[in-house]
Amino acid sequence: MTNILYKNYVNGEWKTCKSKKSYAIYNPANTKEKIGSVQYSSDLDVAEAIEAARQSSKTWSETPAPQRADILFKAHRIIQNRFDELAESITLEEGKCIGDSEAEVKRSLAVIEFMAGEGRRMHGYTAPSESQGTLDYTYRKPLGVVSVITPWNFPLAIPAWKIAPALVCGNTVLFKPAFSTPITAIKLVEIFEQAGLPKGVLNVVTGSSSEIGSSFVENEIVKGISFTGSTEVGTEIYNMASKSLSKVQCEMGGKNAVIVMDDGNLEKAQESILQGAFGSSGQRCTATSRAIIHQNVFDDFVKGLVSETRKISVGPGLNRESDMSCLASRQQLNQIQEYVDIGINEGATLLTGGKKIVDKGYEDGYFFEPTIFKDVETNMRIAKEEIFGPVLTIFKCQDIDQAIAISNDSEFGLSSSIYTENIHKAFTYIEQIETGIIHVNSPTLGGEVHMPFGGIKSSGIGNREQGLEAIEFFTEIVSVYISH
Ligand code: UN1
Repeated sequence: MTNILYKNYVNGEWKTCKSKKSYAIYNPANTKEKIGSVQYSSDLDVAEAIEAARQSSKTWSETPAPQRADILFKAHRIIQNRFDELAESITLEEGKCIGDSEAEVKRSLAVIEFMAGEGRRMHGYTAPSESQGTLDYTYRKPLGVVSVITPWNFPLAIPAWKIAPALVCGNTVLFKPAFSTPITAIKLVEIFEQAGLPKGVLNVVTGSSSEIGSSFVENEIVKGISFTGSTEVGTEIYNMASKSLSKVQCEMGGKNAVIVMDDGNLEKAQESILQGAFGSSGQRCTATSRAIIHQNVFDDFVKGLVSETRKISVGPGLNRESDMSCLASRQQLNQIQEYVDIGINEGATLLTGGKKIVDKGYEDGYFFEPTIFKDVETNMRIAKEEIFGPVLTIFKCQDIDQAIAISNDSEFGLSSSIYTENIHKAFTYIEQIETGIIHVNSPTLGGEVHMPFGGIKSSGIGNREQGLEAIEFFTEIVSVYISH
């Protein structure tokens, strides 16, 4: 049990919230273990943070970008020094396997390094002018005060990939971490403080989204909002923000499919689907939740998938022997169980899994069996809705056209993958598939930090995250005409 109370950080001070209320965070692999407590803040605390961010905005925006980047480089070094502690912190509050947490810390390092490099680029361009003796050029200005609202499944990496570009571009930040995994996020803020970030430039306020969420959005001082989470909440944020004409970037749900053609490398395809469906217990927006298999290889391929799935060792994330860990919360557990029941009632065939694990040693954690359904029709809810757990739905296809049609029959458009050795099929797929991230012969998961990340349709709105698109989002580009 730990009784550490993680406070808000506002205007350079660790502060107790006005209501003095707090709530406890428990380890999802063992809910008897308390990880710490965080504050249950109110709008008054957010208002104070907005004021701090507003006041520090001018000085920070006037600080040369390479100097702002120096702070990111320092934060990078501190994260390297605190690597193991941060990885463990992610596993303790979110539940994922320690190897996945380490990968998350590495990804956070990579994104901070990339964004720090932008402090010496952040390019605009020059252009010829229609008038004599005139120079046309563009340059980038920060938006001002921005809000960063992050989900529970990547407590470090998603905050890092939103906050790092926001800061290097000269914005000041209001940060609302997820209600259920705020501790690692608060550690990231602490790291930026240690790295020498001036007061007021980054402010974190914890609490419940339904109570304080709208204060991060509906305020004319807030000029940009970067959100990751459900399509439902993202749509609400987009609507709210339109009233104050703030820039919005929402990264939302997915229902990602892997297509396996009969000419594909079936071994690699199997590995990719298992990793995509069950890695991080399927709790990532790039998880593989649909597999579309060519009829010529269908029976053997599905048999192989099921037998490998039964070998997955489910156990606590801190145990390096575990292949898959728990779900992140009771709410997640209930949601996944509900979708399994819906699938069965809709007439899909449950091939394996489908239940909470109640064996000895698991009873106090949210452990769920890796689950596979076949005989899934595209109009079923389990085929359409984002389940966000270790549940894979399997479809049969006759050819590439039908495979693409099934994959595109979704309101979502985040990530997708195909396994084929045929170049024509691969390019047909690239041209026709409706997702923002496209893989050929690699899993639907993840992304590299220097590449744009995000989706189309109900998966995303606004500029992509990461890569140079992040700089695009966190700046206004202005056009200058100088006649001399
Ligand atoms: C990944 O799957 O590696 O919330 C990144 C999410 C996404 C980020 C996923 N926005 O799961």
